[in-house]
Amino acid sequence: MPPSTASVPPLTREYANVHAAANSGVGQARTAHGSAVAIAEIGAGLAAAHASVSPKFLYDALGSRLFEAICELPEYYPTRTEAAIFAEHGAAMAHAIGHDTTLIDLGAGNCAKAARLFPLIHPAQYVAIDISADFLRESLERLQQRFPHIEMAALGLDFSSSLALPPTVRAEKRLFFYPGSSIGNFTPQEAVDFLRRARAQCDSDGALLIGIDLVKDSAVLDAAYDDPLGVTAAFNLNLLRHLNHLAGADFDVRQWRHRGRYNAAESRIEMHLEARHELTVHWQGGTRLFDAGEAIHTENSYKYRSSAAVGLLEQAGFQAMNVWTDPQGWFAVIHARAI
Ligand code: AVI
Repeated sequence: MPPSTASVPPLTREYANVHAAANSGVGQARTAHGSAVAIAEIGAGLAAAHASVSPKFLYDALGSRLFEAICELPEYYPTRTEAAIFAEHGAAMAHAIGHDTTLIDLGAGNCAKAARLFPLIHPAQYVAIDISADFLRESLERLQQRFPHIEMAALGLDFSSSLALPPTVRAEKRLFFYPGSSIGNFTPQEAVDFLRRARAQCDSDGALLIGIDLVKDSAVLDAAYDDPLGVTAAFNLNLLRHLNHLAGADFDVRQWRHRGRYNAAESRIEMHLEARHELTVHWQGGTRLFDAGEAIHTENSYKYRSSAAVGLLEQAGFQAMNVWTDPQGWFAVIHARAI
């Protein structure tokens, strides 16, 4: 991620929450468009020498739906590969995790991934965290009916910047759950910082269960982030419409093209939006001439070797890892203890 986006990492694997983040302006001055803070952030990114926009702006209502569609694509392997690992190794994971944990779901969204764990690990308490607590409450009400014996709580929290948990969250056997490889949307340093904050919230009986996407053949990666149906292209291009709405910009989507390609040297997918020809963009408080082919960097998605993923967790203070992968070694689910 270029410097201007590095300090504003995307939060989560689920989308409604990021959408809420991008649109939230709680306590902020609002203009006819987005919050003044959002406009300033967008303007600074667009005006930078290498233009960039935080990936959190990918997730307006339509962007969230498009991400759901991406997860259904045959080329987008992470979702189904991770699900297959959970299905195959659920019993071993349950054995490592044990019963009566305090399951803390980071970016819970509709809570579906955590709910699949309930019959395996029988948590004592389930804490669903997302930016939008309202969205969570609906999901939790349904879940509480299915699992009446599990104490449940919804927490509206931007956990990317702070992970201070209220005293109502049990301190015993905390298990932070962070699936979907959303960790890949942070830079490695941001990822370590984020994981350290989770580690700091654990006693010695605490742990983390995380999904991490692994390095693989670049053709597989390229197809996953530039699919033939153009769903990922629509997801990326939709960001421009969102910027029009948030920052009063005048992007014409037809004048831009999606690029999603693996950068092997950086071990990351980079998504860019490239100007099809020379053009000028205006937004509230700024304007810029883009040359033909000049691009806006919109997202990174880091891919790790298994050993590097373990190293990341160790740097954050976790130990004693169990690593489960799929037969092709494309994705890893790791259980790491705070000890
Ligand atoms: C949310 N995140 C883990 C996705 C990823 O794979 O990095 C976002 C995404 N971007 C393009 N396709 C999917």
